[in-house]
Amino acid sequence: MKIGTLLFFILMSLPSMASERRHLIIDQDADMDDLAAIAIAHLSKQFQIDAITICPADSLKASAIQITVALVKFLGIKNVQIAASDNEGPNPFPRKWRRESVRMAEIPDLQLPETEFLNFGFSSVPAAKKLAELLSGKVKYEILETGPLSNIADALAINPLIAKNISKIYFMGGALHVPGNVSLPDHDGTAEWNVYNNPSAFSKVLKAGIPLILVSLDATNKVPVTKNFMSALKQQDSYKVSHLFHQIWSVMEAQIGTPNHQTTYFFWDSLTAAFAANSGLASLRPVKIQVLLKGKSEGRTVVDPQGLPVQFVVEPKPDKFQKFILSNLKN
Ligand code: AGV
Ligand code: CA
Repeated sequence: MKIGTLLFFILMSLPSMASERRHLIIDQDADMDDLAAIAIAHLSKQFQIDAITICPADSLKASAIQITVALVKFLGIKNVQIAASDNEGPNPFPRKWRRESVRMAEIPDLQLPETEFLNFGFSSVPAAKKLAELLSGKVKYEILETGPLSNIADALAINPLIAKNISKIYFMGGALHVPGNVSLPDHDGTAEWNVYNNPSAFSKVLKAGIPLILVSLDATNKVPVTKNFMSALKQQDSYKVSHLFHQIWSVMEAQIGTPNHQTTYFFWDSLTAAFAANSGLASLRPVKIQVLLKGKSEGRTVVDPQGLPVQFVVEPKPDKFQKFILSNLKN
C-alpha cells in the first residue's frame, strides 16, 4: 500500500476511534487516590472525560481546585469542564486527611496560578448546577464517583429528570461484609467514609434508580498501596506521569504497609477507575442494600433483601490491577 493511502486510512479512522470513547463525568474529592483515578481514567483511553466536578470533602476547596486543574493541564486532558462545590457533607472528613490536599498543592507540577484556571476548563458555576446542565442534554453519561455523592444528589435536587441520562455510576463507597473505615468515638466503625460523609446523598442516588456499581471496602481491602508498588513506580520514574504520582503517593508514605486497616492507605478510587476502564480486573455480583441514616452505625451499607438493587465488585485481581495501573502511568 502506498504511504499516502495508508495515511488516508489512518486519518479517516481517527474520528471514529475518538467517538467510540465512552462519555464520562468524574466527580471527586481531590485526595491522592482521586487524582490517581483521574489519571487512570484518562490514560486508559476508554473515555471522553467531559467534566470533572469537585467536592471539598476529603480535601480543602482552594487546594482541591488547584491540584485538579493543574493535573488536567499536566495530563493534557482536552475539552473538559471543571467545577467545584462548597458541600463538605454533614459529617466532615478528619482535618488531617483534608490537609493532604494542601501538601499536594506544594508539588511543583500541581501548581498553577489562578489566572490560568479558565484556560483549562475551570468554571465558577457551582458543581451541582454544572452537572444538572450537562445531564439535561441528549448525551448519556457514565459517572466515576470517587468521593461522597453530595454533588450528584444536589444536581438531582435541581432537576430529578437528569437521572435518566446517567447510564451508571461507579461509586467507591460502602462496606458490605467487612468492617468500615470510620473510626470515631460515637461510631461503631461499620461505615465507609464516602458514604458516612453524606449518607442521605447516597440514599437519594440509590432511590433515583440509577444503576450503581459499588466498589466497596470488600474489594478495596485486597489492594493496599504497598512498598513494592512504590518501588516499581520509582523504577519507571523517567516517565513524567509516574514521577508525579510517586510524589503524590509519597504524601501519605507513613500509611503504607501499616498493619491496621483503618490507618492503611488503599487503592480505593484507583481500583474504581481501573475497573470502570477494564471490567476484566474483577467481577460483579448483584445485591440489595439499604443505608443507615442515623445512630451509631450512621452511613453503614447493610445487605437487606428488602433493600434496593446494586451490583458490587468482588474478586479483584491485585496483580493484574497493579500491572494495569503501572502500565497506564508509563506516560
Ligand atoms: O474511604 C475511602 C475514600 C476514598 O475515596 N477516602 C480515601 C479515598 O479517596 C477516605 C479515606 C479513608 N481512609 C483514608 C482516607 C486515609 N487514611 N487518608 C485519606 N483518606
Ligand atoms: Ca476520594
